[in-house]
Amino acid sequence: MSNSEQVKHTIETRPTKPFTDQKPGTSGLRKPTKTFIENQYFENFIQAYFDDLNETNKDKQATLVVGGDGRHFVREGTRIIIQMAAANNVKKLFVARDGLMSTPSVSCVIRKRNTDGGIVLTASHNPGGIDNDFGVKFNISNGGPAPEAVTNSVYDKTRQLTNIRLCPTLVNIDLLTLGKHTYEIEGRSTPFEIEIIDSVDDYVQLMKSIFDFDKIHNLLVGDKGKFPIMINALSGVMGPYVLRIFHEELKAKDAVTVKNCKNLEDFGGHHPDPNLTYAHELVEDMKHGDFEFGAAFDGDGDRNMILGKSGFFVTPCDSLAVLAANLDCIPYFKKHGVHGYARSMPTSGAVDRVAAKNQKSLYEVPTGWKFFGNLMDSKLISICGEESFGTGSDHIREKDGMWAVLSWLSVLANVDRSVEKILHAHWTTFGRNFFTRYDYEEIDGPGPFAMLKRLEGMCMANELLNKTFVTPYGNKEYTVTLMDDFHYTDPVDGSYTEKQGIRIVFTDGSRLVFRLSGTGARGATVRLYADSYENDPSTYTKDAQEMLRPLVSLALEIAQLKDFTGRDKPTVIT
Ligand code: G16
Repeated sequence: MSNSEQVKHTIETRPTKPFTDQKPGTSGLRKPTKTFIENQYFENFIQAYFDDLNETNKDKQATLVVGGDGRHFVREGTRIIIQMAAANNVKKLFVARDGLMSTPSVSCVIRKRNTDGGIVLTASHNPGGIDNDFGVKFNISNGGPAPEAVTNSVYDKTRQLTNIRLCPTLVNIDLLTLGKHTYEIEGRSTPFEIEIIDSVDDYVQLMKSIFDFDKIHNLLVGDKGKFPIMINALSGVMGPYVLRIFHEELKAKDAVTVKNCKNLEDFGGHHPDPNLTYAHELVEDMKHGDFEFGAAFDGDGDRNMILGKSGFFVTPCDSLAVLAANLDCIPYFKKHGVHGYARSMPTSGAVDRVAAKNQKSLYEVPTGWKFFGNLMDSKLISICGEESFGTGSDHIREKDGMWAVLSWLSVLANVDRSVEKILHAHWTTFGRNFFTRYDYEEIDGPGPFAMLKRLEGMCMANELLNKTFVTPYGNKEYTVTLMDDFHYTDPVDGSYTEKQGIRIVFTDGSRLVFRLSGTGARGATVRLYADSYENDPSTYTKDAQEMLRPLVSLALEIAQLKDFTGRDKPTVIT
């Protein structure tokens, strides 16, 4: 449908007061939904973004993509952005039908349609609903999350804002019908355009250009018999993508059982974080042994969790390493070649071993997908991942849950039909990095900050260097070879980022990392990461928690975690 109106819409300027707390975290600004809704909080943040965009674009009219994960306030937020974009010199908006577009899809659409960037309305894996969280993320023209230079500049503007501009008469745009609309705006020499698009189409096309769909179809329902799998979308944005790809494109309805594929504004009460705690429904479903493979996604579809038969858990660190070792199963990499690999600092060193064997470069960046963008743009890396259930490649500039699942199915179709056997073969070749993460979520008060401050002080004083500890649990000895506060200089543009987590490395290569989450919307969340390498095959089948208990007990002692946080156990263990 194409529609062009002759009426002129007027721009209204509304006074506002600046907020001091709109600094984006690891991935955008996340706050309680009510905070965004009240006092023009949302409008202020969007105005600051448009001001920044117009300043950096030198008033060249931008074309942008807008989408969200369907949580409470996404549709209202989309309507507000439309009104504000018209009044802030935006040339054209590609808007997701019904406001729904996964984060990887936003990245795909930005790249495919050559836009100047996009706005993603999501708090990702944080729970949604009026009493939970909302979020806003800005992406740049390469399709990736805005780097800190951009988010800091937007933040500066949020603190000086005096008014917001919008076209209130553009409030009732039909978000459900695909089509193009053009509007005349008073005071603008060019019209304002909107195109309502089906983001699933663009995304599916991209997936079909990367993977061999016939081969995956053949794995699922081919001549070797059915390969039953379970996909759980946790009531996030991925439902339509799952149904379209598995049931329509792969024609594998018989083999693919889906759950929670209807998007709900509160995610049906789910915490849409695909880990062993919050996606326990999938874990339970897998335990019965009826499915060979299981996967879950987060609210906005960029995270993934992979399970094998009977709930065999693939850590995100191992998932990255296994995919890196098997990229030749995927047509995209045969065609484009494989540059280096990258991981975030807390992610285990499993992929480092694949890099060493395959003679590829390995980059270690701070937590946050935004740090991979330059490396991909410069063709330094092809694949990257994070322990926080993110895996992706240079096909877009976001982590991509569906891509990870289709990659795994490609490996299963080519290498072995058992996830567990693939992992055992991988460990036999490379050894095993045992990894765990403890999360202490939503802690009130100054304790977590004081804990980190103390650890920073210990780094500066080099207090632990060469010190040998005997672990409180298990009586193991560890000697410290490095303790630092991780910092990073981007090899492409030289940008410098500091205070990205306390790292303690021991002589046997084991590592402990402490950092505060940058995605929580309430209190502080402490993350403790433990990574330990073993190359004794008799250990490979051992339980990771059991293997890492001594190292974790040492971490708790060094950080005095209980004293500072008042917590004697984590809320989530991965
Ligand atoms: C975001 C970022 C990821 C990061 C994760 C965890 O994920 O995109 O790069 O690893 O947060 O961050 P933190 O440990 O600071 O909470 P998502 O899926 O929430 O957008």
